[in-house]
Amino acid sequence: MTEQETMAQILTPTADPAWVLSVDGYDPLRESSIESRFAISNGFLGIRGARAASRGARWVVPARTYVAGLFDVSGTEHQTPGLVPAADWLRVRFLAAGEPLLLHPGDVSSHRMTLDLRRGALLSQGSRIKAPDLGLRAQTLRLVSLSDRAIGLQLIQMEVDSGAVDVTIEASFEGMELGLIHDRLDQDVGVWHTTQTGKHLAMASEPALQIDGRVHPPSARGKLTWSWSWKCRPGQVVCFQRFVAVVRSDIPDTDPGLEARDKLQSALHLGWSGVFAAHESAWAKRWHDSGVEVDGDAVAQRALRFAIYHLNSAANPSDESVSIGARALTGDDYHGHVFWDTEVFLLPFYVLTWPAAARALLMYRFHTLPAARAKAAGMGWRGALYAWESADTGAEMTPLEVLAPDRQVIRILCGSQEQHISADVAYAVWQYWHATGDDGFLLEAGAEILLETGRFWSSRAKLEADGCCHIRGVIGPDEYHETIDDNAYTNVMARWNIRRALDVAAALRERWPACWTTLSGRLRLDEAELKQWRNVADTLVTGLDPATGLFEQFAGYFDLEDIDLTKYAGRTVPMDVVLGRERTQQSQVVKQADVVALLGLLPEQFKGKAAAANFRYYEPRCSHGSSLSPAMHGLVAARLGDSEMALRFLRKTADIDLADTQVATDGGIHIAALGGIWMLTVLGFAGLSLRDDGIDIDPHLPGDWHSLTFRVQWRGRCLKLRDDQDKQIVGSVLEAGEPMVFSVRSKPHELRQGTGLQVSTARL
Ligand code: IFM
Repeated sequence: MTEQETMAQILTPTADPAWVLSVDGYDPLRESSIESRFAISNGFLGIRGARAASRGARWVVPARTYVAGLFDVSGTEHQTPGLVPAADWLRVRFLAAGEPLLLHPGDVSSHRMTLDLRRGALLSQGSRIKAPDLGLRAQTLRLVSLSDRAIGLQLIQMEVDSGAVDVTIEASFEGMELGLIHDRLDQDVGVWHTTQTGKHLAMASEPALQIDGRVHPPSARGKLTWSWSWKCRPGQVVCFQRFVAVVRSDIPDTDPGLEARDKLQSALHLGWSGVFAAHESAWAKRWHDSGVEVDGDAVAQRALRFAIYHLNSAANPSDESVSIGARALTGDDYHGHVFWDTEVFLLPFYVLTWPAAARALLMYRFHTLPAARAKAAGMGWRGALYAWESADTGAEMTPLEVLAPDRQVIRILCGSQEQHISADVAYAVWQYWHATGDDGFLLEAGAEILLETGRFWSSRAKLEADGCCHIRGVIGPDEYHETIDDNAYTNVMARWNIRRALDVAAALRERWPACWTTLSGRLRLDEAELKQWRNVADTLVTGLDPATGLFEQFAGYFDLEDIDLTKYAGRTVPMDVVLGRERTQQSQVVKQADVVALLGLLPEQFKGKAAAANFRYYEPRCSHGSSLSPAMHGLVAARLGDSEMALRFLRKTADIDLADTQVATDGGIHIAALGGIWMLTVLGFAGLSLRDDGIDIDPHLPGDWHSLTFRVQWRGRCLKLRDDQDKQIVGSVLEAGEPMVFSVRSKPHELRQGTGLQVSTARL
């Protein structure tokens, strides 16, 4: 294949419409939500999908570039550390006969931007640009490499249709001082530092221009600026390419410039086609391992592709010092902070399709354990209380107040009261260990997290006169109700956390006694304390009414005003805005899955008909004021067999970003909701659950779905699973690894490599 043919292939998006997201034209009102949706990322770099052409005074590419872990306190405006944007390395200005090409809508006859989900690239095609003396067609591509996360690539190809004028292309970096202070700016590299957090960032770049296949050297170059001038003529093919190499260093007084230059040289050595090929094959591997195929529902298929694209874009298995913020690297809502979203809504995807990424995310929690210990100690408790909002150090980052839309100042209590985060982290640690059998992780990090979070709950719960332990003054997942006592979600998760901590203590003592001696010695953990933990777990109230099987969401919840939410069906604003904060707090209106989230995470805590009873009680009272909520409800509905209701929740979740239904996508995509789509599908519709000796499937596909196919990894094995609803058969193939148990609706079968298994799901 010639170089030009390779370029043409690279610049052509995947043809299958199920693999792409496209938008035509330019609508300033929708632009910022499009930028979030069309963002590209590799877990280290994230670039918003701003247009390659804008209506502004110049041909600009105002694309925000985020670097994972690059937190700083910016200015005096707000003191909350947040992600600071790096320089925009994609800027290009085009001048024809000395005049900048303005690109008014009338000058661009078509403009289509396409996010190629399969190849992880943002493209634009078919732009026909007309200037007074010039007509040309342009195609662009940008990517951040999934194969070498430091590398970004930009390609612009232009074909001149008409005109013979002097043209100039200027390439530069813009916004270089947006949040960072430069240490040095050379022609090919810039090095910056954050103002307060002692981090450094280097960006090295080398653009090049080819005209009709021949390299055209820059006419001028300065500090990270280049320009090329020539006389164009009809039929000319102009190809602009630019690499960037980005390196972050967290070590004060270092200069990562050299490393960035080295990385750039390696990329230049590979060339754009080599970089693209490595990136494409890294994406192919991710899609092989994590793709989910739905036959019979194009809307769900599209939602899953979009979700899995962003999930694969968000993680970086090579960096244990960062985690995934609530908007991943696609926008700056919540300042890039990390919430329970990661452990509860994202980890299941990574654990089962990309264990190395899951491990790195959990190691971030291990590295931030000292801050969690400090938070607990500062509030008078023992063990580890993780930050509700966490950045790079793990210290609590939740702002103390925010401005409501009506300009009222609202105090935020989540940073001190939303403590279930510690149990959520412990939950994810246990799930990871259980699913992967990664004992090395348990010994290095997981056990300590489990023990320290278990210790936190054992000191947090207080024995009271009724002979029971209580946890007072918290906020559960339902953030409409603050300073509540005995939140069922918090208490049951806390009890579960303490019991798993006891289990891990027992496992260590039995299987790795030397480790236990060292760790228990370092943590000063003795038998008397473990006994106290057991007592707390055994006497902690949970709000369960044995007569009805209902968990009361928190003490006194059932006495609150019961509001019929069906009467507010057409509302366009959240229920706490409709009712006002005070009335909402005095009502049973729930912001998001709370007892239902408990049912999603620990279904075994709901015996017999209790699962359905709790779901039936809480589902109608939930107003879905958080993007996390519908997917969790869908997961539970699917497990309970109501697959049509679950499908409605899937569609509602998908619309959050694809249709911007919450008018909140401007600040980034809702990565937890996207993780929820995968959970709903694999853990809900396919009904996948982990056993001690393998995996169980209990499928409940929606009526129109002919089949559902996906892969998961379990303890070093790779399985391909297919639920064929039409044939009422679940098929499984063990593609790699030792024999294991694969059970369908609790009936175990032995699965061996090479011999696929077909199990009937027909109900008698
Ligand atoms: O973690 C969530 C929380 O549950 C509800 N508000 C938004 C946070 C970030 O997604």
